[in-house]
Amino acid sequence: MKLYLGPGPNSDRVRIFLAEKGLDLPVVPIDFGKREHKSAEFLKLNSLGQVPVLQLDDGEVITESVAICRYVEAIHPSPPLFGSDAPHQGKAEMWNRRMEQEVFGTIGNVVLHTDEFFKERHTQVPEFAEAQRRAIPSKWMWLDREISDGRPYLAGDEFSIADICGMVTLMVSRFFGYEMPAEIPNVQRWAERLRQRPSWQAMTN
Ligand SMILES: N[C@@H](CCC(=O)N[C@@H](CS)C(=O)NCC(=O)O)C(=O)O
Repeated sequence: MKLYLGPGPNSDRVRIFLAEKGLDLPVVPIDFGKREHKSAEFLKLNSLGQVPVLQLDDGEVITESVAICRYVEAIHPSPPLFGSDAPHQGKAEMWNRRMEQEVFGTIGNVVLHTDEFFKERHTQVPEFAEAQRRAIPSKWMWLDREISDGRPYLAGDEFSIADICGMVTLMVSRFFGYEMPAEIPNVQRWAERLRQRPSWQAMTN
């Protein structure tokens, strides 16, 4: 197995997932500066020219960070990170999508529509970026209300892929300097819990 990773939250999602599983896969680092992700050789692996990419021993390729995590979960089920039983699996999926679409996606849209790096790949619309930037605090406040029931993790009592999406969201938010609202105590407590995990420490060291 070979894992092609580069900078950015989607590779980080897989890195954190593997750290939580206690796994170490052979990694091929992809240098964005040298545009290795757009080389003819790499485009044969992923026509979108994006990381992460997992290549299996038989040559089959899996792209999409969550799909890679799902594959790893299937071959290394312990500890379960997509839920330990049907109700937990439903909740983990629900919260992974909510985190991705509501919070990560809103922040990501600002980056996609403002950052120099994405200029070539996207038609950047500054008005949309600004509207999304203004929406960020309300997304965090929505999350704060949702987890005000005191649950330790997004999907309930089990740490899951949804929290890993939360971790990369927090990292991107900090990296680009997007402020979080002051009054979100439940999110702050949850974020602090995530920061204490060895997988977070491993990412930020
Ligand atoms: N939906 C994909 C998104 C992958 C993605 O956008 N990767 C970024 C890095 S975080 C990338 O390779 N960007 C380079 C580019 O799009 O040119 C996933 O979840 O893996």
